Amino acid sequence: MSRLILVLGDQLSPELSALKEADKTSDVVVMAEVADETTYVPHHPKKIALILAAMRKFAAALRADGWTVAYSELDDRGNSGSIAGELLRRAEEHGAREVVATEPGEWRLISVLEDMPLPVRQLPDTRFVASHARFESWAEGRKSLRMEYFYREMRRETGLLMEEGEPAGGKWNFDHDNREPAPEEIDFGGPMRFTPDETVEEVLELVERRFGNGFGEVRPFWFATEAGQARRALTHFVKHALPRFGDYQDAMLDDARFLYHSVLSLYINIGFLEPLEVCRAAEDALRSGDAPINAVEGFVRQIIGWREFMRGIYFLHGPDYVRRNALNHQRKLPWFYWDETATRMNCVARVVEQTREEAYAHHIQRLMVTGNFALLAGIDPAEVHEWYLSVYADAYEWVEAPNVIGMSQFADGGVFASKPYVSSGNYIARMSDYCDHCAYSVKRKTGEGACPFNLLYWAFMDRHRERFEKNPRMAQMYATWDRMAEGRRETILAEAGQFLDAMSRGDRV
Ligand code: FAD
Ligand code: DLZ
Ligand code: SF4
Repeated sequence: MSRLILVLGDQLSPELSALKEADKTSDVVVMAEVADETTYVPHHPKKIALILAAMRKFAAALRADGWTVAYSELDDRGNSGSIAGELLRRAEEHGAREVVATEPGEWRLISVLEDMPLPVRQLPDTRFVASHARFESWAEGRKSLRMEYFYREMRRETGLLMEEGEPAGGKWNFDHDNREPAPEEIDFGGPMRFTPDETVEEVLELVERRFGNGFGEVRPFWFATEAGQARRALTHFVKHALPRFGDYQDAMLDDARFLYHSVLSLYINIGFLEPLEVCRAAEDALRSGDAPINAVEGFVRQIIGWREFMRGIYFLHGPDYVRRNALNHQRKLPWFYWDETATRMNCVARVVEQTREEAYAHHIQRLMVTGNFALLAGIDPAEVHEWYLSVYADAYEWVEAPNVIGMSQFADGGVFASKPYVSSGNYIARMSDYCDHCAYSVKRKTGEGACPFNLLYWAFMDRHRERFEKNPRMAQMYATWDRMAEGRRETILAEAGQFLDAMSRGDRV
């Protein structure tokens, strides 16, 4: 009796636990392009194209390797439109009585599989360094969960950047060296780009037809759509960008969308690249003297530190995590998150424009521009969450939700962040060139043309005083606020209120 082996669109690894468990001679691999997955949020068309093209090529590679694959294309007649529906259809077709799956990266799909009228065995997803049990045992009994301590354990366990039990370079974290503002010139031309082949072209036409009217440009499409290409993109990054990755990790530039970032998350997350393989490639560059320790340590920390930690938080806190709203923020997401021409704030407009065209923004753009603005403006975190899950090609709930609900919006009340990531326009002015071309003046704190981030920053601090004033990391800012003349404080709060009212009316702010 054959079994069905489910492979989802972000599980495209030959080493996937479900495939490892399967018998090539008798089991049937099920892969399905389905309406439910392509529409549960209004995904960016580049994200849909990446996943469908990558799925089709992965299925072809499995077949070439001798597997039987039951593959449903989105436009197939008889496509039931859901993962559960396709599994049932294939079970009937092949007389299968059991499904073997690798645990999906979203609670939503986990419960779909749990509720199937067919036994489904969900195996652990072994494409991560830390299992759920490992993270739980680390987290147990700790008053606060700090990524840095978890990261050190991951360094010890993987042996990455370790020399005789001690951290390479004599310290665990070189972040202190990684806060350089935007450089004058960038000598990296960006991530490796791939010309669409026939399969990709077919998918692009399908996506244009079915999803062409939403937010996001499908062309030019340049993502890798198979593991071999992703590996070349990794080599390209290590050689040309990694050496300066650390220095400019927090910088932002109007005409250099990728700076020295890797743009590898989308490939790691769908299974083309293993996290440890990526880290080892970076470590090799350190050993051969091609990249400095601050760059390599910073990069490795993002992957075995932040990436693993975020997944741990998502699974530790359960399905309700995405609905948390500790700061009780209720305002609707402004329209300009979907249309950059609807705002005069250059930083926000440039990040939204880049997101629309590339389905990509780097970490500081996500955190300190669109994330920071949403938090300062008091936007409902559920709406912010849905926006991030939709617009980035690397977005799956297990990684997106803790970054948005936890790190960016402080909506979990500080499960792992010791303070909210808020800043006035000064931070953006220091780290980018956005303010040079803005209708607002970052130097103006109040009055005509004052930067909205400056106004909203103080309004946020004032609004949440009770919660944050005892936080030692924020005390200094409350002291500054209190030293201002009362009239000035009133002006700031009144102007912030006027700005938010105008924004919510739909004015072009
Ligand atoms: P690089 O800067 O080159 O970093 C290297 C790798 O480190 C990345 O490829 C990624 O795998 C990993 N990484 C770095 N930071 C994080 C982090 N905070 N959490 C998890 N992994 C990290 N990342 C996603 O993969 N999917 C998301 O949906 C996502 N949503 C985010 C939303 C917000 C509000 C914020 C602040 C961050 C989000 N991140 C998300 C984390 C981070 O911004 C992206 O991983 C990174 O920008 C991807 O670009 P890159 O590959 O060029 O990264
Ligand atoms: C994101 C996505 C999209 C757009 N389409 C599909 C699809 O058609 N078929 C599929 O198997 N997976 C798709 N995915 C990825 C799933 O949504 C993803 O596996 C879950 O969100 C869990 O991470
Ligand atoms: Fe953004 Fe303010 Fe700078 Fe304009 S002045 S780009 S709104 S930080």
